[in-house]
Amino acid sequence: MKTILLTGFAPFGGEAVNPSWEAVRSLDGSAPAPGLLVRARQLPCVFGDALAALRMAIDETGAEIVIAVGQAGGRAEISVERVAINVDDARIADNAGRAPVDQPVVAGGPAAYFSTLPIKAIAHALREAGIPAGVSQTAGTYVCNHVFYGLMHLAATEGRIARAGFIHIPYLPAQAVRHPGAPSMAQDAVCAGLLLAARVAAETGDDLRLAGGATH
Ligand code: PCA
Repeated sequence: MKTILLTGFAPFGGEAVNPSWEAVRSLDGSAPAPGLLVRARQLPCVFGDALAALRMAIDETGAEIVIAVGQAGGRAEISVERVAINVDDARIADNAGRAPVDQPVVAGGPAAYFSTLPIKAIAHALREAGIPAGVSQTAGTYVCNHVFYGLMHLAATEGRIARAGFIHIPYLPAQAVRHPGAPSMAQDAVCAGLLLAARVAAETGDDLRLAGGATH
């Protein structure tokens, strides 16, 4: 049995819910494919503490594949992140009032890590299933990128995680009504997309060679 850990975040920035936690918690215990078990954990939206919680979740679950998930309000599709960068630069304070500016996530760490998920294959599979998805070239510089970078650093330095990466998801429709004009995605679609992403991450060897770049 292979365990895949999906993490979601606590609500932040004045939102009542975080769609990442709403989605992953409903997937806890599910089996996206035979021999594959999903475990879900919540991370606080707090620099530092989120990485401590992530490490504990990895230890507890013994997960070999880790996909961290977060809310990206304003995005219209499920975004499979390509790269984590070694910088914390908070435009708003986190849930503990911390707002680091231009601090490294890991002092002395490399400038960036690439996701080791098959990002093109995941985006392709989701689209084929009728779920809007794409590759994203930046996970920002807030707590999500912080967790993404910390996760990839752990995977690179400790060797017990086979594959890891980050997926951003849009607002839920109930959140978008408070942000007129903002796109949203129904929870069922998000859940189906994350389960499919988990399966593709477990079953794909080399990533697909499909264009997924951006011109700006
Ligand atoms: N989204 C934020 C932090 C937590 C979350 O769900 C981000 O994109 O950094």
